[in-house]
Amino acid sequence: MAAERAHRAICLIFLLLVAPVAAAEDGYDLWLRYKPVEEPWATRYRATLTQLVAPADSATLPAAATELDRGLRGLLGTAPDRADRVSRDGALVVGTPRSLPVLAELKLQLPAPGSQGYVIRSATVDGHSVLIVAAADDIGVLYGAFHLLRLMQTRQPLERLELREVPAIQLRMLNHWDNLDRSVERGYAGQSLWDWHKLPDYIDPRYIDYARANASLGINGTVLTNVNANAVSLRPQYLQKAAALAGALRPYGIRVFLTARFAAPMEIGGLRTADPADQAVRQWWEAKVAEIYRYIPDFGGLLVKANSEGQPGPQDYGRSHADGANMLAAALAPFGGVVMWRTFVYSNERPDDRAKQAYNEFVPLDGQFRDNVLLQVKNGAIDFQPREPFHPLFGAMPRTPLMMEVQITKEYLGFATHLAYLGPMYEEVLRADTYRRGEGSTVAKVIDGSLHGYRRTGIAGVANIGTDRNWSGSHFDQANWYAFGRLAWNPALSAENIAREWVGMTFGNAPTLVTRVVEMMMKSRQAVVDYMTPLGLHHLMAEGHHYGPQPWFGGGPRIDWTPVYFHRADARGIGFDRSASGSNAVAQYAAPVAARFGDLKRVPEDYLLWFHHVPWSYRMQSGRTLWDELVHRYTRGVDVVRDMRKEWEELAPLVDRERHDQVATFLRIQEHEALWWRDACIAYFQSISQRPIPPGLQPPEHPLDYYQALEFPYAPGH
Ligand code: GCW
Repeated sequence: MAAERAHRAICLIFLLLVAPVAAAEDGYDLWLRYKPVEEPWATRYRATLTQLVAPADSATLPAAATELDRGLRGLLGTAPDRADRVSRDGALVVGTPRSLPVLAELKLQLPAPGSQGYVIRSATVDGHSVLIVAAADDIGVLYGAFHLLRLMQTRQPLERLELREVPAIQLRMLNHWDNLDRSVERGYAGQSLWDWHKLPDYIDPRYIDYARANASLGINGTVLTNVNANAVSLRPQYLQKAAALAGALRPYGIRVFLTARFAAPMEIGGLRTADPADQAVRQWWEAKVAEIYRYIPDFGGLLVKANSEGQPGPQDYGRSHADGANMLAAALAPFGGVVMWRTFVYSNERPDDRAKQAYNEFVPLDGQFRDNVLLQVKNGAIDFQPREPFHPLFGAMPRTPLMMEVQITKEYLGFATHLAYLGPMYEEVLRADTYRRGEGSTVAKVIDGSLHGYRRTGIAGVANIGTDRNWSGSHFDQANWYAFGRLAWNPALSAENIAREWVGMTFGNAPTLVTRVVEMMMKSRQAVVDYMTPLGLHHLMAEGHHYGPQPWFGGGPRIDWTPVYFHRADARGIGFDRSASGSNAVAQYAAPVAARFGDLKRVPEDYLLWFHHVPWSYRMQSGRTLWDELVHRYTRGVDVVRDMRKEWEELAPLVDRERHDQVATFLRIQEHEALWWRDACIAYFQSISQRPIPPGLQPPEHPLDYYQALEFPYAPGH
């Protein structure tokens, strides 16, 4: 009895000692928290991990060994003894056949060198049962080490493992829209991580943690600079800084890329033109690229936004996008670098539907690009809206590798405060069927290269990372970085399983916690769609900073930046007619898709107003009129946020105070802003439809002019 009491007292003291530490979780550790594993898992894992045999004779293998050491120490209290060779049952053997000859003897059938894949499997070495993490290349070993840690972080068994992983996509990229003054375009998580002023001398330890987090997902490339590019980043002074970053990231398998400002030969090169047909211009780029490779021998390549939203480009000289891309590609080819050329182009001067312009511009160029060019296509044809149908370019350029670009940052989904898990949005576009080669021609198959046999493949996420202590501006926004990375590795994963993993690693594995948080996450993005842009509406956000609703806005420098251009509400109805009777954007899709989207009766209601101008009195599947349905959807969105708030409150005992409080506060902001979106949009659309609020639903809290008078001159992220 006495012993038991003493034991309990000690436990209590221990709890009191650790409690304040446990409470002070600020999110810095992301999903790599490595908190102690509870029983019975801890005992089980210890039996499988008695010894660590992990040679560290390259730059990357030590990163793997260090991560395992750190992870196991955190998860199990102590790390297994390090040894040169297996001498016990339960050894963990980590390496390449080159670094560990015993792995060569095992005939493991490793994924091919260069594939970045790995195996994790149980085996017998010298009569001992062991667990092996092995790959042909060092980087695969690091990825495998993170995978093993994830298994433990999510309480998966380690016995009798037989895992083989190969990434489906080659270039798994983050795009930072970071400026040299450390501001971040559409960034809501503080300043840019890159401390250009102190580079190259000072390597902020955060760069290493950034690299670890990315490597844990398999992200293998980062574009350091904004696509709205600054030629100064190509000056030697800045190349030296980029080289220092490249050096810090290299052991984690992350290659550095830069954005190229098309007018750089003029702006920093002293030339009078940037015409890609001009010999001096071509030579300037050749020399510049050679110079970059002197600083960064494994430089990845250049990302380019040209002739888009005021950026210079080849069309300034009457040349095509292919002419521009090929000039840069020629300069990069000798070094193995690539050009990622964005297709996000549209012109105000052209009277055509903005949604059609990228397709019209690029499809005729199919087959004209050098083989180290990839075209980078946004998930939808407009601009990262809460919901867009897949971009019609996917599947339409069989001879040009298309990579996909999604936003991880939530420019149009509530900035940092709204809880919107984007996994379902990414999944939706990856699984969308282009029908370009019959049924099953999904966007995932386009970008993983399997549909058209692309030799190069890629996917990019516009990063949501900044100097905020929690990296992403909110705890839940970390999940979007995580989900992007996991889907980039394997586009067939389910958003829900990814959420489950992430919650386990980030908040804890208590079954109620995981189930309930995953439920919240899974409905969160649809909620945003509902309270911002239901039924296929799009681009209703405020002008410029994009914070909040402004569906009434019709002025400004260009019509295709205004909500009225996109929603087209009038006394008769609402929506953009992109069917054959309108802009006929539907014709850019394969016939079965075009037939479905183009037919008012068959188009999924989620895309209804994207493709059709529909009378207010139109009967929806619910039996309601379109107007009533619209008000219902707006209301439903707000209701879901209210539910999320309540659910999160109930989870308080299962989440550390600090993170719980912040999420709770952000949910309060979200509820307030969701209501603002709903009420402002309903007040405005009602002024056009002249229809009553359906019975039982609340009218907007304020009259329309109240919402119209709101101003936010310093809203972030511009
Ligand atoms: O979504 C829009 C953003 C711009 C961005 C542009 C783009 C980098 O509002 O800030 O510019 O897209 O993707 O080029």
